[in-house]
Amino acid sequence: MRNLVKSFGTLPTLIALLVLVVGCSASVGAETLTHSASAPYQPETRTFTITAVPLLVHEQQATMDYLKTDFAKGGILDGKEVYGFSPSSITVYAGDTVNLTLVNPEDDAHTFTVPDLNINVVMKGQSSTKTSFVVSKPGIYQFVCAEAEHAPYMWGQIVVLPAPSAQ
Ligand SMILES: [Cu+2]
Repeated sequence: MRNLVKSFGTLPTLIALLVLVVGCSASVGAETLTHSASAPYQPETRTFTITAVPLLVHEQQATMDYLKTDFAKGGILDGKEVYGFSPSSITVYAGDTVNLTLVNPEDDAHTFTVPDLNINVVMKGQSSTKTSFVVSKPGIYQFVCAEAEHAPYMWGQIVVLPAPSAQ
């Protein structure tokens, strides 16, 4: 002991060393505990209502004169109508179950089509349709209405984030 004290110096130095060693092992222990306590992400069910809304459609020519030029032959909306999905973007984590209610208050039919997920749901006029799916791979998935009249205006995206990792 005498030699040990000699090599490390005074007793207060020894005590300080001891406190340092104990302190380090305690914080390592706490870190280990925190890490083992966090669980991997548990996928959730996320529910959304998406509504087809008219933005610039034939019927509005009665109240907005200038649309007559747009919808006329050769006009920029010739053969087209502008509808939107509201909301047009939804965000989930990979592995989540997506529950959708697709509302179409108009008399024109639409579709909710996600080509990359092989999803194609018909939205009949004045109807409400439910659909459900799981997206396991992170990415940005575009959805569109497949009615030619409504392209390229009627679209949106499902943003699938990587599942949060355990911290
Ligand atoms: Cu449509």
